[in-house]
Amino acid sequence: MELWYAPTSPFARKVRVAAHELGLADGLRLVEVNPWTDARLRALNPLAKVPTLVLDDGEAVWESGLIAERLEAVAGGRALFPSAGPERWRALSLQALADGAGAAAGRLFADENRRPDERSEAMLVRFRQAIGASLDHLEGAELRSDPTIGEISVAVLLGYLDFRWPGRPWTAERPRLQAWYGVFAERTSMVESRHRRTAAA
Ligand SMILES: N[C@@H](CCC(=O)N[C@@H](CS)C(=O)NCC(=O)O)C(=O)O
Repeated sequence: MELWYAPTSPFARKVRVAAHELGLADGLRLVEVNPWTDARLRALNPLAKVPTLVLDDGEAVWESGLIAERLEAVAGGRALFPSAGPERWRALSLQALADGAGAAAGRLFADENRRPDERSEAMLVRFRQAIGASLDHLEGAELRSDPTIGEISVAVLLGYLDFRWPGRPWTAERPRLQAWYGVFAERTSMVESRHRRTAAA
C-alpha cells in the first residue's frame, strides 16, 4: 500500500498515526507530494488532496476518516472505530470536531500568511473562534489513553496547532487537555509521524 502525504498535513498525519496504531506502518510506502502542484495526485484522487491511500490492487481511497477505516479493515485486528452504540458516536463526534478545527487551523495559517489586502479579517476571527471554541469543548470532553479514531484526531489537531503556532499558549487555559496530550504525544505513532516543514509550506 502507498500513502500519498505531505509532512505539513494534519489529515495525513492522522492516517499515519492510525496506521502505526494498527500495526501497519511498516507495510505503508510513503509518497511525499505537494497537493497543490503535483498532477499525479489528481490522477489518483479527483480532489487532489492528501492523504490519499493506494491499496495493493490499485484502488485509491480519499478522506482521512475513510482511509483510517479501510486500514482498520486491512489490519483485521485492533479497532480504532468502535462498532456500535455510544462508544462509536463518542469517537466519531470527536473525530468530526477535531477535523473541523484542523481545517479551520489550516485555513487560518494560510490566510495569516497572505498580504493584508488579500485576506478577510472577519474570516480570520471566525477561524480563531472555531478553533478556540473547539478546544474549550475538548477541555471538558472524555479523552482516553487507549486511542480510538477520536483520540487520534484530537491529538493530531493539537500537534498541528503546536507546529504552526509554537508560541501560542493554548494549553495554559486548558489543563486537562494539556495533561492528556502530554501523555498521548509520547506514543510511538505520534513521535514517528511528527510534522516537518517543507519548501512548499
Ligand atoms: N477532509 C479531508 C481534508 C484533506 C485536506 O484538506 N488536505 C489538504 C492538506 S492538509 C490538501 O490536500 N489540500 C489541497 C487542496 O485543498 O487542494 C481529509 O480528512 O482527508
